Amino acid sequence: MKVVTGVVGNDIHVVANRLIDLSLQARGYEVFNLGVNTHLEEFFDAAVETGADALVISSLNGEAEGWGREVRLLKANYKTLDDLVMMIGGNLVVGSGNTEDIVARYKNYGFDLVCHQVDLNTGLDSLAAFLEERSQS
Ligand code: B12
Repeated sequence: MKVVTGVVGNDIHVVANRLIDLSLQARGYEVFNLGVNTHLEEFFDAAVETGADALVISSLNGEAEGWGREVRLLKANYKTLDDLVMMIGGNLVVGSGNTEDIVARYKNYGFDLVCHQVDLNTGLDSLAAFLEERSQS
């Protein structure tokens, strides 16, 4: 399975990104890491170029809240990405908020898996379960 990962927006927090890259590799995924300060179009372009199965996006400074609103609109420009699994995690708001509301908001933006302040291994377990379930349907 191929995964494109990176940190969305003008967000320089790199530590989680490195851990995600290593953890995905340890789980057997082929990883294309775009690093920090990555814009949505760059994620989608990379998904097309690599034929990725999933996008695993991080936001640590919370600005994904702004970028997230453009996901459906931008993704609609890419005809081959209908089956791309969209996952996001980290700190998904600036400040604090109710997790249920945050998850619902990001699902509405078009994400399949939303991990607000969820630890990495739990999040990656849910990605594996989601991909497994989908391959059987
Ligand atoms: C180190 C740090 C910095 C360093 C970053 C150095 C670097 N190049 O990485 C410096 C000092 C530069 C910095 C700058 C800023 N920071 Co800072 N920073 C931190 C700090 C202390 C630690 C982050 C870290 O590396 N943690 C270690 C990693 C391993 O943990 P993690 O990032 O939480 O990631 C874990 C999980 O979130 C999860 N995860 C992450 N992504 C994903 C994705 C998926 C899919 C899944 C499943 C899980 C997952 O997995 C990781 C491992 O479990 C945090 C506070 C904290 N204690 O967390 C603030 C923090 C992230 N920073 C914050 C802020 C606001 C900023 C600044 C905007 C401050 C400023 N006013 O300038 C700037 C950002 C500028 C920018 N353009 O982005 C806030 C964000 C607040 C918010 N979202 O509301 C925090 C939370 C501090 C705070 N409490 O206010 N920061």
